[in-house]
Amino acid sequence: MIQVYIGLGSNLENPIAQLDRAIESLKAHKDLHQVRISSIYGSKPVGPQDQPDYINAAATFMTELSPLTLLDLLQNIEQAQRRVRERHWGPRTLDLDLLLYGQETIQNSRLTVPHAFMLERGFVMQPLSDLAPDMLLANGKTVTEQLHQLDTSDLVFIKEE
Ligand code: ROI
Repeated sequence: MIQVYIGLGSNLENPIAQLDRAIESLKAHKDLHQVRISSIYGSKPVGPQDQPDYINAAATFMTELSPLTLLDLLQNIEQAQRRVRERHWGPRTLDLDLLLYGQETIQNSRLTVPHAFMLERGFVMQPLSDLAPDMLLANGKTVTEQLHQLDTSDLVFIKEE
């Protein structure tokens, strides 16, 4: 079994409900075990600013699925919620990003793990620190240490899952 961390984000069509629904799908899936969810946060968009604020969270679970099978599963959940994604770095109904797959580094046409931008993004590191504050990252820092180097002034706590 591998421990996986994913990021969840939405900024269209009732984002909190989008995340709640995605969380239900993760918890109900037979191949994902011991699913845990961070608190849910509001955040300002990174990238183009002319889009609604985001709702973000993180999840962790244990699985025996391969990275690409897991990616298919996450993309199926996105599609089931009719993911709209009009432009690169534009608004979306549901984004499920594979952040960490055990200790593995993965680099292929569909997947880069660890996620390329996770260390710089407060909307990823804050929920990750809810789940695993003391986990060591590839740069030798803990999640909490990394988080403290970021500007998180745009994050607002919304609710505990
Ligand atoms: N910005 C925020 N705050 N949250 C996201 O989930 C998010 N996702 C994205 C981009 C467009 C980079 N910006 C984001 O994909």
